[in-house]
Amino acid sequence: MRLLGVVTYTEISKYFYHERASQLFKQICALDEYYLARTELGIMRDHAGEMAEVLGQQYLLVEYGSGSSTKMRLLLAHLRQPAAYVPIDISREHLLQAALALAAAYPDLEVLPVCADYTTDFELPVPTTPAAHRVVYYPGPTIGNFDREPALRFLRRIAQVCGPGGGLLIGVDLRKDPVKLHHAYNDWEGVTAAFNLNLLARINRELGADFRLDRFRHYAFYNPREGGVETHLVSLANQIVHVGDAEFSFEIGERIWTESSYKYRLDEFAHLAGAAGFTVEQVLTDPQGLFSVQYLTVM
Ligand code: AVJ
Repeated sequence: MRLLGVVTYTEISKYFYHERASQLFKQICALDEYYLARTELGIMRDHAGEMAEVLGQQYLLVEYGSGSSTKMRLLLAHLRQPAAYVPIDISREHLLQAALALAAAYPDLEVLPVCADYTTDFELPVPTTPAAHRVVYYPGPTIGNFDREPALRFLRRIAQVCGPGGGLLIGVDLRKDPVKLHHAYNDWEGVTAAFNLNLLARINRELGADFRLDRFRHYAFYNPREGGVETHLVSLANQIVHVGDAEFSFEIGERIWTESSYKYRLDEFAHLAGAAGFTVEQVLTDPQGLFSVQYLTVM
């Protein structure tokens, strides 16, 4: 892997989410094979009451990567009086749109949007009503996109944001039949492939590169030793690609590793959470045990 040899997928994968990519990701979420989004929503819907119970009241609710706040609306319908809601998103436009809509739907709720990359340091706004504790909401299977060490470091950071008495409500995708995983990341219609290849289109557009998209192929597989799905782009030819003034050569079969999506066993995730300073307070899953939404409290 010569191209982007110094750039690892943990750094690359956040560049997926941009205009066309966001549309493609929406399409992925609607696919039969992509059980994740649907299953998580089902858990939220079936267990929102229990979640509300465990979160308590008068807390500052901070959402990492709030996007259009769809899941938050599901939660808010059941929550007992959060002091304020702080949606954090890197896309200013989406953030403000969603925050305005939410504030209109919940006139009693103080909405304090923060435009930031939540993996870096950012400052939390102070709500008008003092909060008893903080709750961070990190939905989706996104923690699975971090390698083990970065995941640990990131969770430790969240534990600090939560502070004493605080907690983290987080989505965690679980280990399952590798065939099911394979189909989830290699859908029949090729939407996931288009999503992956779109990264090259974006590099072409924004970095002045000349990737030929027909000379790379989407390649995703479950790695049983690592317990995760690895997503790659494989060079279909010996070729040279220019990115600005730089030149990169690929041999046929060489790959760009664009993303990893780790899946956890419950005990494995509890161990990781423990190492980051959390205790697992509540685990909610769907009837098939495909996905989990967990509430972790700061030890
Ligand atoms: C949005 C990053 C959680 O890892 O499952 C979907 C992205 N990649 N299909 C995931 C994705 C290929 C997705 N995340």
